[in-house]
Amino acid sequence: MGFFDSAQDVIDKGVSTAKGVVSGVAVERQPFMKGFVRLCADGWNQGWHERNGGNLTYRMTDGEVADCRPFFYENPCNWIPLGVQADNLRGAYFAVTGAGRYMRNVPLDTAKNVGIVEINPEGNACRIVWGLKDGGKPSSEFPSHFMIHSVRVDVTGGSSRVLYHAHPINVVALTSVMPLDARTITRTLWKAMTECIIAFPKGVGVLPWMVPGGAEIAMATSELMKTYDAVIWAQHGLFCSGSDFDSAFGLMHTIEKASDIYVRARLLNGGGEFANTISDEGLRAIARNLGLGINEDFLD
Ligand code: 2HA
Ligand code: ZN
Repeated sequence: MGFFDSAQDVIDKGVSTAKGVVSGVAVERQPFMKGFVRLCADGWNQGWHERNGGNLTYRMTDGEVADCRPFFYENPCNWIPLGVQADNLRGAYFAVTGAGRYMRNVPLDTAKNVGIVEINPEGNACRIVWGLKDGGKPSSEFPSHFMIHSVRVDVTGGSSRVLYHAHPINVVALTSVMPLDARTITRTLWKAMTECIIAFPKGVGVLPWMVPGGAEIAMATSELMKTYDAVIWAQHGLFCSGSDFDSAFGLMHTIEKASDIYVRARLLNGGGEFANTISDEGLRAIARNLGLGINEDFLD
């Protein structure tokens, strides 16, 4: 049984109940949840979240968990096996969008469309401790997010907290016409708009089309996320990480905007050679001036 089915099974077996009267700042009014909700609304407004497309997870701080704990369910559902294990996420708490729930509805009813899940002490299962009302379950991509969080915590020394998956239009369009290799696509974006090499000096990882929500795409993405802060899924979308909501959303926005500029430029000149671009020497100069740790392999 996959994560998705076992989650449904666990939720069907027990309905959680919230504590009666509690004091404190409601989860919806906690600063981290305001940031979470704002990102969902911004992503919807950008046109990146048709239907139930996309998902968002946030690894909470101990202080945020303590502030939310009075509002946690008294009888959380049973542990839902994740199918993967991570030592560095034992006992962690994540805010997560719900499977089948729409980003568009997150501001309208956060406690229905978003949940907080606790990871068990073994680091291989989760349970819903807040939200996802009316039988909701964590995003079908939660096991992928979980694996990738584990990698990102390692490679960033714990600063990485946000993983954001969206379906930005121009990024997806590019994957229909460009070679699916990280060097080609990264160079294209770096040269489309000056800000790009600053926003993603290591480049962008690229995966060919794969079945979503499965172990294979999760493993492939987490492998690339050892190097890159963002990974493109061909004919699907983009996966971005960040230390906070601003950096994760900003990275998604920058990559999509550069893709949009490239698409428009290509349309304008009918797909031929560009008259003007940023030279490799120009990119090196930006990196030198700003002290960026760029991926030299991606420069000529
Ligand atoms: O949540 O975007 O990749 C729906 C998706 C799956
Ligand atoms: Zn998707």
